[in-house]
Amino acid sequence: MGTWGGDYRALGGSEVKVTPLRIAVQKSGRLAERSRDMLERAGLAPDWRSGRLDCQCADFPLSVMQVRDDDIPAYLADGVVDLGIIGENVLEEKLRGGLADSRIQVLSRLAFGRCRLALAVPSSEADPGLSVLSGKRIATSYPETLRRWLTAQDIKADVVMVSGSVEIGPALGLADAVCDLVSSGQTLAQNGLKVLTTVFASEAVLARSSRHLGEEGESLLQRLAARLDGVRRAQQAKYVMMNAPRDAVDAIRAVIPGLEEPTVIPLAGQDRVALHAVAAEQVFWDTLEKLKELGATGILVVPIEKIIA
Ligand code: PRT
Ligand code: ZN
Repeated sequence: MGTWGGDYRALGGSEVKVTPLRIAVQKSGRLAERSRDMLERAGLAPDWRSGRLDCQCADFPLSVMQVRDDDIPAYLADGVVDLGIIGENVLEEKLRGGLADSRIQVLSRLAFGRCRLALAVPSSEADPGLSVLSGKRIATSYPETLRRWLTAQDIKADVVMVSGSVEIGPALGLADAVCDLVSSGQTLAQNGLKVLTTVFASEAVLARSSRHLGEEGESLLQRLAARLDGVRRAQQAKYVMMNAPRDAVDAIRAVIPGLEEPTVIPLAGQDRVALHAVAAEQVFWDTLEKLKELGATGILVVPIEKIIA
């Protein structure tokens, strides 16, 4: 299709104006690399080295804006960008803080950047019930999400806004508890804290602006979203092959997560079959062990590069 030098596309010899879509991704931080990787796998690779805020893709009318994650919800709401890859936790906080949710729509969950916003108290706290929070000071960078949760739980506590290093709040005497993002839990443990409960479970999502795009823009956006969805599905899915007893096929289907209709090929002169299928989710070692117990042999689990439904 050639290079998108500007807003024009060659179509049967004539030039048709196409306004590129804009997607915002985190510039640097925990979501940055995976976001860029998804775009590249979807055939949307701008020249990242250009150093520009707005990088044009060569083979698709898309420009990629690399920004701080906190800015992405407002950009989506204002229609500054059409799409964004953002942690649900940030989106939730901004929406609770007054951003109109009618202006942003989550298209898909992207299966990376998984974490949870959790309430944690000093490990020495004997009573692990939620009632320990009553009347306490809770340090967090997510005041709106926390306040909403406290109200829903009918707990009265003081929310102390901290913009970084929330986990040291109790040691500094600034707070009695914290509400912070947790993935492995190591940071909390190192600071003598333990999780009391999860306030909000999060992962990276693809979100769009509700701004009206017109027919051409809308169709571009749908193509782009479908590509990213294909990448996500391929990243999670595996192609599984094995030989197995014919009468174990049903049991095998029950064991493999998200197994689609398998191809079952009889093996000549045997009561065994070759079974090939796409498993929609990760296949872990314990699944392989169960397959062996069901008589499967020669099990192969192969990555998939692209899936188009
Ligand atoms: O500069 P910019 O504003 O863009 O980035 P940022 O510093 O605000 O965000 P960044 O890059 O730290 O995180 C971006 C997003 O990654 C978050 O909004 C979440 O959606 C997601 N994410 C996933 C996490 C974590 N996992 C995570 N573990 N964000 C933060 N953490 C913190 C956690 O709070 C702890 O302090 O990482 C530390 C290590 O966690 P443990 O539990 O593994 O010890
Ligand atoms: Zn941020």
